[in-house]
Amino acid sequence: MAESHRKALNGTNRETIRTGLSEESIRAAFLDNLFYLQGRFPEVATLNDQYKALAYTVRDRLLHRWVATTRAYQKANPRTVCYLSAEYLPGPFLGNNLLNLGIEEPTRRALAGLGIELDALLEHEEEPGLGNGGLGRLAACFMDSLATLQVPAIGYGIRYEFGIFDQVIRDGGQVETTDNWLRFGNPWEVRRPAIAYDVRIGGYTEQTTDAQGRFGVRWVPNEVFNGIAVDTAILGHGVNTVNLLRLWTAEAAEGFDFHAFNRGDYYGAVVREVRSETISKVLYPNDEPEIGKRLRLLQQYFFVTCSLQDMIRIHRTTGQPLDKFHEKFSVQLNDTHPAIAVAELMRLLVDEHQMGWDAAWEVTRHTFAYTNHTLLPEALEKWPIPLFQNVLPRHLEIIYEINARFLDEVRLRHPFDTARVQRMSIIDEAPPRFVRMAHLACVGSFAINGVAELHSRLLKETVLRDFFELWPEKFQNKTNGVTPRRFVMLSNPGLSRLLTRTLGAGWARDPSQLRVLERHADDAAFQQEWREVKRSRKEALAARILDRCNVSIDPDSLFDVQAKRIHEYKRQHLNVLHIVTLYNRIKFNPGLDITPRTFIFGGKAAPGYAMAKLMIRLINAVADVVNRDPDVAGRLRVVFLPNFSVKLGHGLYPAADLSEQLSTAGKEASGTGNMKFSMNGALTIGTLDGANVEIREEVGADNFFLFGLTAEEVVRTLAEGYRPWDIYNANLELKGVIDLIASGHFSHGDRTVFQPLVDHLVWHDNYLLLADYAGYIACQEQAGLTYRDSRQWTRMSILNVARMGKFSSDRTIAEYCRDIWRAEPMAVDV
Ligand code: 26W
Repeated sequence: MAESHRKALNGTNRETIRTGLSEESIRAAFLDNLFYLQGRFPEVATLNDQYKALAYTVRDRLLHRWVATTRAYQKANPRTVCYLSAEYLPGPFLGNNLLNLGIEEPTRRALAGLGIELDALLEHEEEPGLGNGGLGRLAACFMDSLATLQVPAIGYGIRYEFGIFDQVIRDGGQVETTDNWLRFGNPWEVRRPAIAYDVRIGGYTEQTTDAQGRFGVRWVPNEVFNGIAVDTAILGHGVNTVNLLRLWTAEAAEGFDFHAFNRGDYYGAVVREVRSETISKVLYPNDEPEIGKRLRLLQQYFFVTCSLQDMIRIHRTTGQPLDKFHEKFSVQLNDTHPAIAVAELMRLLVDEHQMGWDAAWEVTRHTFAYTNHTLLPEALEKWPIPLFQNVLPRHLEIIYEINARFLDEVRLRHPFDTARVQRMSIIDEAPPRFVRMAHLACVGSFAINGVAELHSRLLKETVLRDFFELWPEKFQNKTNGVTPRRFVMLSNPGLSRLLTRTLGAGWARDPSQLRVLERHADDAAFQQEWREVKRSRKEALAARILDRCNVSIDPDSLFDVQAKRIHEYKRQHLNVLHIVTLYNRIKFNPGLDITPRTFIFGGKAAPGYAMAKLMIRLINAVADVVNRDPDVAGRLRVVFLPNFSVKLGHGLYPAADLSEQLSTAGKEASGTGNMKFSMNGALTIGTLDGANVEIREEVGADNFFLFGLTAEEVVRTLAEGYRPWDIYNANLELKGVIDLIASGHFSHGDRTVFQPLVDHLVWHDNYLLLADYAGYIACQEQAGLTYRDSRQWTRMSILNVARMGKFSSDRTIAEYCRDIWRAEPMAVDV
C-alpha cells in the first residue's frame, strides 16, 4: 500500500469512509477506490484513474440514498411516473452529483490535499450523448426535476453504445466521427443482468384455442434476443430521492446459438450475437425520421417492450391485479418514438396475460399520455406497412383492430364524412401504406400536449385538428422548462453566489424568489457586481476559444451567441446575413462606429442534411475572411465552436450577452436554449415563436429584442405567393450581402460552393429569411446601441434573470404531475 494511502486512512473509521461527507472521509474513500477498484496509487494514477476513483467515491455516496429510495417506494407503493424516451442528454454527472449532494467544497479540499485539482477531473468526464438536441435534453431536465420534487419516477430509454457523433470541422465543413463514450468505462452505471426481458422480432401469427375453447393469437417470431437493464442514479437537489434512469442494452438471447454450435458453426453463432447487439449500438443522428429504417423501428420496439415488461413485473410485486396497472403507472410518451407502446401494452395484456380486449383497452388508454415536440410535417413519424408487417406482425394486427374500433367512433360522430375518416385513420392508405405513429399515440392516450402555448395552439389548429375536434378534453399545454441546478448553479457558480448573497439560497428550488432582484436592477454597486460575473464568464470562454479554435476574442465585445442544432428553420444563415451586412458596412465606410461584436456559433447538422452542412461551411467561410481582414479587426469576430454538447453549453450560456432565437415563427415547438441563455442574463433577440413568446411576456417587451413575422403572417405570406426575388432586388443592402456570398468572396473565388444556398434563398426561401431580413437588421442595430449603454443593458439583464422563474423545469413537472400524471411527492428518509 502506498505511503500516502496508508497515511490518509490512518485513524479513519471504515464506516465513515464508505459514506461520510467530510473532507477526510472523501479523501480516504478516494484513495480506497483508487487502490481497490483500479489497483492504483497516487504516484502512478492517470487523470482517468483519478476521475474514476472520484466518480466511484461520489456514486458510493448516492448508493445508500438510492437503496433507501427503493425501499421507501417498495413499502409505500406510490403511483409512479414512467418517462419513455428514445433520447436522453444528461450531461456530465460528476459536477451535478457533487452539487446535489452539497459536497463540492469538501471534495475540492480533499483532492487539493492530494495535489489534485477537482476542475481537471470535472473537465475529463465524457458526457453520454444519447440524444440529438432539445428533446433529449428536456428528458434529462425532467429527470432532475422529478427527483428534486421527490416524485417517484423511472426514465426508460436506450443505452446506445455510440451516442451522437463527434463533430470535427475540417476545411470549414462538418466531419462526423464516432462517439466512443464508453471507451474508458462508465462509472455511473450499474448493470443489472438479472433484469432482462425477451424481445421478439418478425415471424408470423397463428390462431390458437385453449383448453376452455377460447380463441387466442400466438406470435411465432423468427428471432429472439434480450434487453438488459443498465441503471443510473438520478439524485434530486438537496433531497434523498434517487430515481432511476433505466437504459436497455441488447444482447443475444443465449451466449451461443446451440443449433449452430452443434453443426460446428461456431463463428455463425458468434455473428448472431453481434447482430443482436447492433440494436442498441448507435443513436440515429437525425432530428427528423428517415422513412423506413428497419433498425430504428427495432430500437423503438426494443426499449418499449423491455420497459413495459419491467413495469408489469414491478406491478406484480405489489400484488395488485393487472387491470389496476394504470393506477400504479402513468406513462409519458416523449414524442412518437415510443408510441408503439400503445400496441405493445395491448399485446402484453391480451396475448400474454389473457385479458379481454375491452378490459385491456381500458387499461391502455388510461395509461399513456403523449407529448408532441414538432409541427414540421416532415418530422411526423410514419412506418411503411410492409416493413412494419415484417418486423412486428402481431402489432400490425392489433393496430388494425384499434383503428377499426376508433374509426367507428369517428363515423358515429361525423356520419358521411369519409374525408375525415381517411384523414384520421392510423393507417395512411397512400401506397405503400403507412402506420401514422402520431395518430396511434393520440388514440391510445388520455392526454396530448404541446410544449409551449403557441405550439399547443397550433397543434389544435393544424396537425392534430381533427383529434382536437373529437376529444378537446384531451388537449393541454405544458410549456417546457430547464433545470436551474445544472444551468445556473453548476455552470454559473459566480452568478449563483451573487444571487444567494442577495436573495438567500431558496431561489434554486423556488425561482419565483428571483423576482426580488428587480429591486436591485438600478443599483449601481449591484450592477457592477453583475457585470463582473458576466465578464469573468466571458474571459473563461475566450480562453477556451483561444485554446480550441486558435481565435482570440475580446471579452469587452458583445458576445452574440447561437447554439442549437443547425437547421434551415432555425435560420443560422439569417445570423450570417447580419454578419456580412456589418462587414459590408465597415468595408464601405471604414471609419464606421459600431458596437464591437463576437459572433459565436455551435451546433451539429444531421449527417445527411446537405443544406445544414452548407450553412456550417458558410459560417466558417465568413469567419475565415472576417477574422483575417484588418479592416474589421477589433469590431467583428466570428467563431464556430465545434462539437456543441451539454458540457460546452455550461461554458457558453453564462458567457453570452445576446441570445439568438431566430426560428421562422410557427416552426420551433418551444426551444429550451432560449431559457438557458436568459436565465444566465443574456438578452434575447428573437421571433414570436415557441417559448420566446412566453419569455417575452415574462421578462417584459422592453427587455426583449423582437423582430419578424408572426406565425399567422408567415402562413399568409406563403399562401399569397411569396416572392423572395423581389425582396432581394428591392433591398440594396440585402442584395449586396447575397451577391458578395455568391461572388465567391468567402470561398476563394469559387462561385459554386454557396450557389445552392443562395439560389434557395432568392427563389424559394421557405423559411422567409428575406422577409424578416430588414426587421432583423434594424433590431440588431437597436441591440448594438443598447449594449453601449452599459447601465441600461445591465438593468435589462438583471430583469431577465429576475423574471425567468417560470422556466424552471420544476414548474413544468409540477404541472405534469397535477394535470396529467396525478402523481404526488413522497419524501425519502435515510
Ligand atoms: C429521429 C427522429 C426524430 C424526430 C423528431 C428525432 C427527434 C425529433 C424531435 C421531435 C426533435 C426535437 O428535439 N424537438 C425539439 O423538442 C424540444 C423539447 O420539447 C423543443 O424545445 C424544440 O423546439 C423542438 O424542436
